[in-house]
Amino acid sequence: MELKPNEKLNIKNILKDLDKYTPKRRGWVWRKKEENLQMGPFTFKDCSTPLKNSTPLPSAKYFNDIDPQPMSSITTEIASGRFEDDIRRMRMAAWHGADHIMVIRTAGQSHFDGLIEGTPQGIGGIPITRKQVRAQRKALDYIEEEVGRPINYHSYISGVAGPEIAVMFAEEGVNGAHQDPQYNVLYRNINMIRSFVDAAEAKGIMVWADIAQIDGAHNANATAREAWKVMPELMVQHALNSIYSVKVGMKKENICLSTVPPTAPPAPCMTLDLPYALALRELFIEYKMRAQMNTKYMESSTREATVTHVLNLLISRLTRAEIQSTITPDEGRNVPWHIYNIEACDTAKQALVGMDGLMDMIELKNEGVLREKARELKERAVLFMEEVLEVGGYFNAVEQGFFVDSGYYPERNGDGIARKMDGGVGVGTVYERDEDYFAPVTAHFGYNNVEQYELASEESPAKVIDGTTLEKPEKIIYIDELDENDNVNVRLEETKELRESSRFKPEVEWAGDGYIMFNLFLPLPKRVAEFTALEMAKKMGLEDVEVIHKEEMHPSEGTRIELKGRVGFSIDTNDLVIPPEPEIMSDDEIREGIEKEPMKIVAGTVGEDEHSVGLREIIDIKHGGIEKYGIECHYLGTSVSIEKLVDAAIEMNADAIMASTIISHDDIHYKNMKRIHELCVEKGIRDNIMILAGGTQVTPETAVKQGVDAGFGRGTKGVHVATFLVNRRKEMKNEN
Ligand code: Z97
Repeated sequence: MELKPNEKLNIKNILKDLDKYTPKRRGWVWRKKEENLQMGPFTFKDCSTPLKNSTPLPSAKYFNDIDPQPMSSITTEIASGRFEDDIRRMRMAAWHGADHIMVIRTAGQSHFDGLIEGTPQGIGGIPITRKQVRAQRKALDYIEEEVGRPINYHSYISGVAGPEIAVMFAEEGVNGAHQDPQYNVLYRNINMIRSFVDAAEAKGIMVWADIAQIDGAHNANATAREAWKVMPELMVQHALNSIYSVKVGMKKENICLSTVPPTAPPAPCMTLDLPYALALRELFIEYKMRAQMNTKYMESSTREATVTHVLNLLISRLTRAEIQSTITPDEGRNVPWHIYNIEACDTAKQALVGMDGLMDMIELKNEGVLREKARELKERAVLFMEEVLEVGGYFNAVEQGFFVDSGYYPERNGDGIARKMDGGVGVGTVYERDEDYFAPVTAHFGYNNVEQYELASEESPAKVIDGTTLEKPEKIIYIDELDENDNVNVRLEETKELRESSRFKPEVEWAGDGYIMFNLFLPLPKRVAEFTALEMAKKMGLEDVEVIHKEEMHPSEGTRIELKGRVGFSIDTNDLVIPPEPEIMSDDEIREGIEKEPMKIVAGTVGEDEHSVGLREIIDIKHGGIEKYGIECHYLGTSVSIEKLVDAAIEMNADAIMASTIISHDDIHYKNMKRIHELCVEKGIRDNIMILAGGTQVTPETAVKQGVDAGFGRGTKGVHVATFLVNRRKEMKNEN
């Protein structure tokens, strides 16, 4: 199956024979650097191989639609809870530059004590069922072909089922995963001994499958009362998980530290975030950085969230980030929507490419406040770690509430998350291996007594059972959905009309959800504005209306409101009459046409009409008028008589007459057009001159009926007129 850019991804094809599908590849893939990449008129220093198919930034249309891709892998988190709809979003995200797709959940996966089967959307974005993972990896296998870049698929290995999840991920070709036993301990109250034993096993499997790892330190930042106070602790958490992973056998280039700039505006975030970012990268020079934006203080303003994101991206540029995560800027108010995933990818791409080459021109000062602060942070972190050792190690430190304390170390406020060594989920479930312990598995941690089977050290213990599911995918037992009501086939049937016919509804996350969002400004104080807006939305016929953002413009002068609500109707696109798209030549093509053969026009507002702005906008270089293409323009002014306009055209040997009229009383605008045409015929120049007529009340078809070559109404831009001039001149040559 090959994806075609102009065809929707067919979910049914993805689901077909899914029980037999095996992933195309395993392992994490980094982007490839292109030295001095030349694209359009620009050279890029820190960019990677461009995509085969992609959606460039909107303004790239002025530069032949170039779409430079930064070096950092770009992450987007997609999890609406309906994997069939998430797959479409993944495709859009890949086209906008994401090559790391993370599937998160809205309910804790860690609370499941085993693998679950099926695709239960009732539990939010849970992706850990084999069917979801396989369907999404399969879709990404096609999507990466389409965009021409490997896409890393990612989810979480946590909870007491961590090792089982790791095996399933290895089987299904998952490329990246969060794995950090401290996360289990601190945030999910899973017994610490169990968590660390499980982590060793899970990491061992990740090593086999070459899965890149992201740790969980950023959760302290998100949980702490004052996010920046935990900076020393974050480094300790990173250190513990990193070295533990190395000891299990993970290669350092697969170990990514999950870092978040600790604070956000209105704090002076650079003075706090930059020394921290620097200290972290200096301490962990051998490891990869996965930078995520600060969401701790995220409210419902997408504008504010986007600026925070960009400031965070500056930190990434000033230091480094091999993976640049994005969070959707609407997370403060919605479960993420399609468009915001895409916007966040674009924000990261735009900002990183915009700051391309920055570090070739500037450097961080080697002395002064930045280095002093970075050093101080490192000292605090080292002292923290020393104290962990002094109290007898990590487990004791956790018992004593060392972590996620609101004090700035060495200060401690006694409000950290304390867990008991002999408490938590799964306590007492760790057993010592027997002397003759042997597990016939492919990837494993620790003692496995392989000698008793006379296996060479490089041989897999799985050999004794002729390979496990990792070597022999046909041994995987694929269980399809068991719930008759909560399954993808039922959901697809429910939305069949919207997926397979010409009927459409707007959507934000699921096919046919019918949500729309709109903005209002109301000249009212906040609270009144909110309720007025809700009433207005009801009058518009929307259902499930909610105010998702309100922002004061002034206490009494007005409020900005953003609302969402559902529409009940759908539209059949077959019933629409869509006029053909007006032809627009590129600026270069027009310029080339004019360069080859110069063009001259005379223009004026005709009759008793003093309106000048419209025509001036069409001519004037400042606003994209036709002058900019090198067309010689003679503007005769307003209230120009038709005779004067035609005579001037003859005198100057012009290629075209451009007449404008705003006044339309008694159809005077059309009458004027007719007279221009007739006068040109009378004077014997009609076959050699183009007549263009414009104005806000002009309908192109009616204008042409008056005898002119073209009419231009509201919304016309210089490029439309110039395109017409160049094309029509060519036609006339052929006619003559
Ligand atoms: C991120 N934006 O990208 P549960 N293990 C670790 C984690 O950090 C997490 C889980 C497991 C964030 C989104 C937050 N982190 C996710 C180290 C979650 C998830 O299924 O919620 O219990 O575990 O990191």
